[in-house]
Amino acid sequence: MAAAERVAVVTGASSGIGEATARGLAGAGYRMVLGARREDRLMAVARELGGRGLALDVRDLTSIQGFARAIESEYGQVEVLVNNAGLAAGLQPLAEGSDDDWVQMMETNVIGLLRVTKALLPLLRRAPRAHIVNLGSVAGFEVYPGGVGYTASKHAVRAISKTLRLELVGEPIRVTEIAPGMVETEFSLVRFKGDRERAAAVYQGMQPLTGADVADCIVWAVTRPPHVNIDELVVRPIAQATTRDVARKP
Ligand code: NDP
Ligand code: 8X3
Repeated sequence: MAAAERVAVVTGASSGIGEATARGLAGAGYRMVLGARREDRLMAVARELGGRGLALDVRDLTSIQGFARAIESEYGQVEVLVNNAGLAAGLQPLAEGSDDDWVQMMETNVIGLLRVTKALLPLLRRAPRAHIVNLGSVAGFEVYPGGVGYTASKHAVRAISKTLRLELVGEPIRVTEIAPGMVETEFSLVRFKGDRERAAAVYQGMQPLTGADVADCIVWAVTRPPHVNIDELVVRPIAQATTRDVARKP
């Protein structure tokens, strides 16, 4: 199959890590199919990369099914799926946690990832070899006060990645979890619901990763020889030892 016909799908490609990953995989020769809700931004990225943007809300099963149908009719198969769409909402202790925040995180980060993977698995199975990359987090390896909904959702992503590896063993489908620490994207702005000052304070006095740093890891994992499976890759800024130990300059 010609390099230009190798299809890579990235969910949540309208900003941050997803957008950077779309650029990275396009640079590696993949035909990009991008999904997200903010269509104007998504289409701008897709146009720039000569790829295809398709509206996608991973919380909506009908939207996921339409996304998968469109990909099937246009491309027939998929070689790479990057399950990147995700978010944190809020940072309150469990006692004060918001039901809406928990539902949003679980539906997006966990149920959405399961549904997108199920919908695209038949297309991944049609490719001579395929790769599923799930965006976990250091929050899938650690916990921190106020992070209960988010850390639970990212621990679930880890469980899903490990389960998939068991279920797909023997098939030419690799499963990788990329687990970043602090990455300056729109993540904190979303978590703090548009509060720019609070979002900026998260990265104050330290150098966070960029979306491109994480995209580099994803492209590296995807471009290893086909017999090499990178199971898990944890990547953090040098200034971050754990989610709670961050060295900041005054
Ligand atoms: P951004 O907020 O910049 O990007 C999140 C992306 O997810 C956007 O493109 C957004 O698109 C998309 N998204 C959110 N909800 C939905 C939905 N319902 N349907 C479809 N797309 C959706 O944050 P990041 O780039 O940082 O986050 C990307 C992933 O990386 C997430 O899974 C996050 O948990 C993970 N991560 C982030 C870290 C960080 O510190 N930034 C660290 C570790 C992991 P739109 O709003 O247009 O739908
Ligand atoms: C994002 C990293 O530390 O905010 O997944 O949970 S953290």
